[in-house]
Amino acid sequence: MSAQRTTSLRGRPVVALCGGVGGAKLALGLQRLIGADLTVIVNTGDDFEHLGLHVSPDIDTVVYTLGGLSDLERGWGRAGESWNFIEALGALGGETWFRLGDRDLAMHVDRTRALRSGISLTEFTAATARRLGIAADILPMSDDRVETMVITAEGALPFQRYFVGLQCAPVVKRLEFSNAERAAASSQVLAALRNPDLAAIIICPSNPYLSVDPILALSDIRKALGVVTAPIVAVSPLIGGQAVKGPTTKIMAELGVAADSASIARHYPFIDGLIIDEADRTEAGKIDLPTLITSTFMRSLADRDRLAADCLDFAGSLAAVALRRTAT
Ligand code: FO1
Repeated sequence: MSAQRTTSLRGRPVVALCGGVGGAKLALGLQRLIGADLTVIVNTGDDFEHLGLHVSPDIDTVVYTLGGLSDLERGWGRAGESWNFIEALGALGGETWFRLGDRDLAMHVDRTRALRSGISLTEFTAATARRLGIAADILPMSDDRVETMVITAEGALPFQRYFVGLQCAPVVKRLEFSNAERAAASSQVLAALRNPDLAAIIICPSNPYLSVDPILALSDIRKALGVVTAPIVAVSPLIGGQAVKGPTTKIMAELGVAADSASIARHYPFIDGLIIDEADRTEAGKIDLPTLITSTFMRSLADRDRLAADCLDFAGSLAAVALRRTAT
């Protein structure tokens, strides 16, 4: 771990905005570096009611990853999973397109019970994270329902129907986040973003359209980001013009956006700096922002630690830039 590199931000809070698999990898690196100083604000636009249960896929991916329970190969769900429940359900003729593992099922059952008894998603997530010994604060972006709807050439699709059911095949025309105008960011999310001691905000290399935009669709969060004096740094999810996993570049093409780092920079007009991969080095000149070129591919734990340290170092170097942004 390269802990000695981030002395200027040591002991100060850092916020990460995060979706599922790719984002959670960086969140783990950040947690290993700064532990309880990290707050992860997680997309809940993917949440849905399935088989009578409240499923929060991105929260669970972050909880399992930071708790050391995740299946590294699959990216989602728990390691050492068994599938007796879903197979038995299939034998009864039930729905099996969205696979709930036996261990994972415990999370959905317990969360559904908690929500029905009046406990908020924020409270449930915090209690679960505490029980699993997770150092960072993991915060759902909101306790109100916000639903990502994928508007495709084949009609409007709820997120998981598009993502898992149809394997992202339909052509995307636009994304909608239902109820986002009315939904409130939780008080915990706003407190984290408004903390006067905040050292940095890191936008993880999650899908900008499917995973980060639902968070930015909440007006409280957009307003908080607009006035924050801490540096805001995004990590591009593209490496050599491709996403490591998932439909990011397919969606960019369908929306008529070039799959390059400059498009990612334009997508986040409020950031102070962008981190891009070495494979995209030649694109740095086209980005009208401070840019850090480093290896953003996270195969090993050491890769996660190194990128996390790069994020904090880079953010630290942009403190004056961020102050100038808020002064203008
Ligand atoms: N992804 C799949 O590709 N297939 C599944 O059957 C599936 C089940 C599933 C169950 C619980 C959970 O928390 C996540 C699950 N995911 C599955 C992942 C999830 O759909 C996506 O990775 C995220 O929503 C996108 O970040």
